[in-house]
Amino acid sequence: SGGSGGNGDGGSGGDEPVSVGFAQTGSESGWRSANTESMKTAFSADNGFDLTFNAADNDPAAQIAAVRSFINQGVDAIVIAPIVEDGWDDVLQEAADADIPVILEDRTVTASEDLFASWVGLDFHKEGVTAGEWAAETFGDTPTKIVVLEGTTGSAPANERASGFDEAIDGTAIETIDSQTGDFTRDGGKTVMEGFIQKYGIDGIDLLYAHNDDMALGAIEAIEAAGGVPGEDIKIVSIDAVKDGMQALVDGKINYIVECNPLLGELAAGLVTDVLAGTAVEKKNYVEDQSFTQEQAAEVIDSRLY
Ligand code: GZL
Repeated sequence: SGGSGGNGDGGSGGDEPVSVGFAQTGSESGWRSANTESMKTAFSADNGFDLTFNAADNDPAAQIAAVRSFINQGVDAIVIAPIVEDGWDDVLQEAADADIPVILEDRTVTASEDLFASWVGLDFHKEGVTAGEWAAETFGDTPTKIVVLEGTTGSAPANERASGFDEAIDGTAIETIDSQTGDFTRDGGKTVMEGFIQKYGIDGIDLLYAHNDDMALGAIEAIEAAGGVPGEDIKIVSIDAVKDGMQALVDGKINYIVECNPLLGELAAGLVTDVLAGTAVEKKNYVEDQSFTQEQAAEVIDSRLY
C-alpha cells in the first residue's frame, strides 16, 4: 500500500495514514501550480497522509461539491483554498456536523470563524498597500492614469488587493480610469488589456496594476502586440513574484512586484496534524511577504524556490 502502510489491524497501531481531502481552486496561474506542488509534497504518503486532491477549475459550485464529497467519504480532515469568499456557511456547517475539521489555506471566507479550525496564508490587503505605496512614491503628484487587472471576482485576494491599493494612492494624482477582472489568468489579462488599449490607446495609460503576475504577463503580450514598450510606455506593478514574473521584472517589462508566497504546504500539514491531535492552534496564521524592484529581482532570481 506504499507510504507508512497500514498495519492491517484497523488503525489501532496509530500508523494508519491520515485521510485528507484538499479542495484546490484549480490551475489558473503559476502561483497556483507552485501552491499545489507544495501541498501535495507536504500531504504525501511518506508523511503519513492519504490525500484526495480536487482542482475545481475556478468554479465555486464545483469546489463546494468536492468538499461535500470529502464529507461523504468520511475523511479525517478537509483543507480548502476557497475560490471566493462567500457561499461557504452551509457546507462548512455540514463538515462541522460530521465532526470533520476544516483548515483553510491561501484565501479566506466570510463565513463565521467558528466554522473552520484554522487558516494559513498571506495578508492580501497589505500586498495591495505595498503595491499602492510604490505607485504613490513613483508617480506621486504627477497626474497618472492607471488601469487595473483584478483577480477572480469575489475572491479575497481580489477584494483586498483592490482596497489596499486604493487606500495607499488616496490623495495622490493617480486616477483609476478602468478596472476589470482577468480571473488571475494570462489569457484573461491579455484579453482585458487589449480592450483597455483599444479604448484608451497606449498613450492613454501610464500604469497597470495587475493583481497577479500571470495577468501582467498576458498584458505584456497585448502591449507589445500594439507596438508599446511594457515597463516604459506603460509601467506595471504586480503581485506574486513567481519565476516568470520575476524574469519579466529583470527584463524591465514589469517595474515592481510584491511577493505572495505559495509554499504553504508544510504549514497547512502542521495545522491538520495539530488540530487532529487536539493541540491548540491560532485561528489565523500569516506568512511574511517581501517585494522587489528590478535590481533586487536580478540579485535573487536564481535562488528562488518558485
Ligand atoms: C493569492 C492567490 C492568488 C494568486 C494568484 O494567495 O490566491 O490566486 O495571487 C492565484 O496568482 O491564482
